[in-house]
Amino acid sequence: MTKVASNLQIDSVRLWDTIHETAKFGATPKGGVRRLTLGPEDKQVRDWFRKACEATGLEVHVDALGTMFGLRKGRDMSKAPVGLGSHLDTQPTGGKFDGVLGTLAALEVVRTLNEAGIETEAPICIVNWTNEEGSRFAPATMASAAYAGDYTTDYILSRKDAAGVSVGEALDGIGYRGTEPVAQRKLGAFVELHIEQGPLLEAENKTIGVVDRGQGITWYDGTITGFESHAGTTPMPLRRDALTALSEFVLAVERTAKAHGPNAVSTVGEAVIAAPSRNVIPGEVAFTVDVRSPDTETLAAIDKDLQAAAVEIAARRKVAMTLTAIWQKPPTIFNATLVDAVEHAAEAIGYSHRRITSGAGHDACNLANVVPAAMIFVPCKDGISHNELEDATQADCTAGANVLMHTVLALAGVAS
Ligand code: HGY
Ligand code: MN
Ligand code: MN
Repeated sequence: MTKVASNLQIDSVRLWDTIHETAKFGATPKGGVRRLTLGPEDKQVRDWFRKACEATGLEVHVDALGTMFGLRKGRDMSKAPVGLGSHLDTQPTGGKFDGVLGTLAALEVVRTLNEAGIETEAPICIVNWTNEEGSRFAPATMASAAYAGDYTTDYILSRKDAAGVSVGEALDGIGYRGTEPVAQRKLGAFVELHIEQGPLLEAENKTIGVVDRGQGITWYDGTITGFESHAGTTPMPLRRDALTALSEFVLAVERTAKAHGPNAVSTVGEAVIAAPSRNVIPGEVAFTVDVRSPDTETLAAIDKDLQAAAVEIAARRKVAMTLTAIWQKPPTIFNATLVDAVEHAAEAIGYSHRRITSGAGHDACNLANVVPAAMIFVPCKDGISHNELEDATQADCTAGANVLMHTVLALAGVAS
């Protein structure tokens, strides 16, 4: 096998232009991107991605959950491909880089290898995972979770959005329900480049985050049922107000995370009154809770505290409350050999770097359960993400893509 000089670099301008070209699919007036999974804007970017892959000589395959694979042949096709990629769906008030950087950097790596005339020993496969964000359909990272065997394909196809549309219907609606069974396409390894979505790399002036762990995540769906009644005639002591009960619970969610800190965070990101009206006491609310910690024990302790708080508030306020865990992702430990390969690539090219735990969930966190996986972070401005202000520099995106390329070359081997 030949060695590739560590000064082989991706085309920085082309990567930057590609990121900004795809940002037009779902562009928002504030400079962000709203590209909810399996919606019209997601179809636009998927069609764009398919064409770009084919123009780069990749064989495009789509599985039963719409995940897109772009295969680049290697000298020894008996070897499992090295996977690299991320996701192209965004949050409702998302940015240009979350998921997009990792997916388009993977495409840029292929473009660079083609131009350099480099053939790898093992094939490589770039991936656009369906619905990483979990905003329209829960749970998040559902396609890679199904690939890792956490869910059946049918269960994921049955998941519905707030309008009652299922994943299966939405896939058919944009023409991306593939015929390939989920997880039929075996990967030998998976590496994901992503913005950090937090402040550490920028604060420490480090270019590369060598991700060795990922936080555990628990998602809950909750309901509170009180009693709708007249806002003017119902005395305060007689009310069974679902929204005031939820308000207490939201503060209990915050208090519990702080009590289990500093390695715990929790968020109530959605709250819906069933039949809102300014002069009706809310009788029914639905809400969601997102809890994260790098420690399994902390996640379990928070679960116990939240369930106890729900029981206490419901009894005292005479409402009925449900709090159901719909997604429990244990903390991730990435493959030590691959983590070392990322660190070695950053070192060889000369980028400053540090080991880091991912606060966000990612597709690589699911892949890590079935194949050796690792992640590469680059800084984002002020650590902001899941916000239209999300921003990153061309230099850092380029650095991340270079580390991705050299890590993948080390894993796949270079035939010529
Ligand atoms: O929620 C997450 O951690 C991911 O950014 N979707
Ligand atoms: Mn992401
Ligand atoms: Mn995200």
